[in-house]
Amino acid sequence: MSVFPPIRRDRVIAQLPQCFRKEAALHSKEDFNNKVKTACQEQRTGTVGRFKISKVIVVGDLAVGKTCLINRFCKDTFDKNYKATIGVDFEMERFEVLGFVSRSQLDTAGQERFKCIASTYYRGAQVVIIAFDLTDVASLDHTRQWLEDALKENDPTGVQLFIVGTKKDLSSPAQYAQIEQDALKIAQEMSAEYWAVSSLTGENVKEFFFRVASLAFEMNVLAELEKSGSRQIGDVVRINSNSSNLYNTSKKKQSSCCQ
Ligand SMILES: Nc1nc2c(ncn2[C@@H]2O[C@H](COP(=O)(O)OP(=O)(O)OP(=O)(O)O)[C@@H](O)[C@H]2O)c(=O)[nH]1
Ligand SMILES: [Mg+2]
Repeated sequence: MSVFPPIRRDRVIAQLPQCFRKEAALHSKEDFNNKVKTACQEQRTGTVGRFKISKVIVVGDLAVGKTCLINRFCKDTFDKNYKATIGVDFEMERFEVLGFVSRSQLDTAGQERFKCIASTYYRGAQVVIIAFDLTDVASLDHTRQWLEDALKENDPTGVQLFIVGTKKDLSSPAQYAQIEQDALKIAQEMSAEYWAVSSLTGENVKEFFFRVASLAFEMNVLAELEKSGSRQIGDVVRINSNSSNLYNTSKKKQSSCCQ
C-alpha cells in the first residue's frame, strides 16, 4: 500500500503538453517519445515513477517573480506585496505522467547571502528555469550570467533549460512583441525553451509546469532505458538529439556579457 496520498486530479498528465513557441523549444513533437510510451505501458520505467525526484531550480534577478511563479502553481495564490526570499524556499509537487508518479522539487533562492549557498543550490539540478521580468530588459540580459552560474555545478548535457518571461500582464502587446524577439534569440542561443507567463492572472503557469514535469519525466525514462540496456543500437539517446527541430542539449558554457 502506498504511504503517499493520491495524486491530485489536476496534476494528471496523459498527453504531452505542447511547447509555447516552436522557435525555442526543447522539442516540438506532438506526443511523448514512443519508447517512453511503450516502456510505461510495459511497466519498464525502473526507478522512474517510483522514487526519483527531479530537482527543478528557479533562478533570475531580484524580484523578477520567482516565488510568485511557484506559489501560483503550487498554492494557486498571488501576493502583490514583495517579500524577498531569504535563503532557499522549496515546494514538492507530484504529478501523474502516463500513469506513473513524477515528483518535482521546486527550489528558489533569494539573493541575500546567496553566494555562500549557491553551489549547493545549483548542484544536481535536472531542470534550470531562468526567470526574467518581461518589463525589464536588463533582467533578460542577465539570464546569460545565471545560465553560466548554474552550469558550473552541473553536467550541461543532463540539464533541461527554460527561460521564462514573467509579469506578462504588465506589458503592452507592442512591448511584449519586442522583448519576445530578444528572448527567443537568447533562448535559441542557450538551447533553452522559452515561455511567457503571468503569476497575477495565472496565464500559462499551469501549462508551463506541466511541460516541465513531462519533459523531465520523458528524459528520466529514456535515461533509465539506456541504463538498463533495453534500448537498441542506433536509437535516439536523448529526447532532443536527432531531429532538425530539436535542440542539441550539449550546451557550451556561455561567456558573461552583461555584468
Ligand atoms: N503584476 C505582476 N506582478 C508580479 C508578478 N509576479 C510577481 N510580481 C510581483 O513582483 C514582486 C516580486 O515578486 P517575487 O515573486 O517575490 O520575486 P522573486 O524573484 O522571488 O524575488 P527574490 O526572492 O527577492 O529574488 C512582487 O511584488 C510580486 O507581487 C506578475 O505576474 N504580475
Ligand atoms: Mg523569492
